[in-house]
Amino acid sequence: MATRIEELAAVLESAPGGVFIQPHDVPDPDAIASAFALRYLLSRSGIEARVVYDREYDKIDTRRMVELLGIDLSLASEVASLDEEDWIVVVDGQSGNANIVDLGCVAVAAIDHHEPRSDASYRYSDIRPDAGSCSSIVAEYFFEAGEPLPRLVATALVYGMFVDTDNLTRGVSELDALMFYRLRAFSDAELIRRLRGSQITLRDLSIYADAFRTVETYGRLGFLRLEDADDSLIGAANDIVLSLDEVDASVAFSIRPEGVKISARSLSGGIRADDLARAVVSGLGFGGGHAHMAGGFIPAEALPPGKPVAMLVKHRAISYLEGLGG
Ligand SMILES: [Mn+2]
Repeated sequence: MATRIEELAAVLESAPGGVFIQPHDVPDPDAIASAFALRYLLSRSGIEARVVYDREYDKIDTRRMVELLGIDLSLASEVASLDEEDWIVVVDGQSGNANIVDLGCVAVAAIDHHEPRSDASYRYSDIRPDAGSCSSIVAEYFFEAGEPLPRLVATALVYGMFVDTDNLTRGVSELDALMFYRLRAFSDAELIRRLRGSQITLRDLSIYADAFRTVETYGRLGFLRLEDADDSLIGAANDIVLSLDEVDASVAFSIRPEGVKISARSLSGGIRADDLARAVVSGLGFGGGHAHMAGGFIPAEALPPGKPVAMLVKHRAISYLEGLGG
């Protein structure tokens, strides 16, 4: 029986143009590690691919990861050769999601750990919503194929897994635990420690300092408002709100010129973060994610006039929670 990487490579061999790997927009360490590892593995199967993404990532650990591990990826807007003949493998996301820009190529494959979309059609897909990280899925491809893991690839995968599972404490599946166990021997613990030590910058800290003054709670639900901040900073700040003893679920939001970005988190079995995010953006924008972590966006033009954004977000989140009863 063919291994998964052989199946994917067999599909990609008939690409009429180039092959690109696309992590989700504003890629995070899990998305970047998955793309980096898959690119290496495909090259071992004779398929040369480039990694392209949209919307620059600002979070400092992600930048350090790319620098320290020597990861090659390009902003799609800077890749002149992308055209409709080219084939794309989407990683850590799926075509049609709000955070996967349509690059005008053909998305032939997807490897992801989010809920499968019903409108999907791929020549190759491996979508496992149970997995805590996409890195774990890609790591398994190496072991299944008996392919040795280069140190930097293994290190990227471990770090990607750590970020998505909050250091193996959030949404961890058997696959994640097993892959961590198997990757550990190949990875560089010193590099991972350095990345763990570069989580925020002084500038981020001052944004956080202002934002944390806005924290409010309603029962065990926490709210945080950040000034114009990038997606990863909002998520990381929201994780801090969730770490409060008094909070079991939290919503962070940032009002930007183009719209309102929302992050939702939950530690409570009774509250799904993805449902909470969807309830906040319902009828106005897009949202989705996992049971424990999710996100959403409301475009500026969809915001109802005369309703202050902060009140709209809080009202919708509270109504959703009250609707759950309990
Ligand atoms: Mn992920």
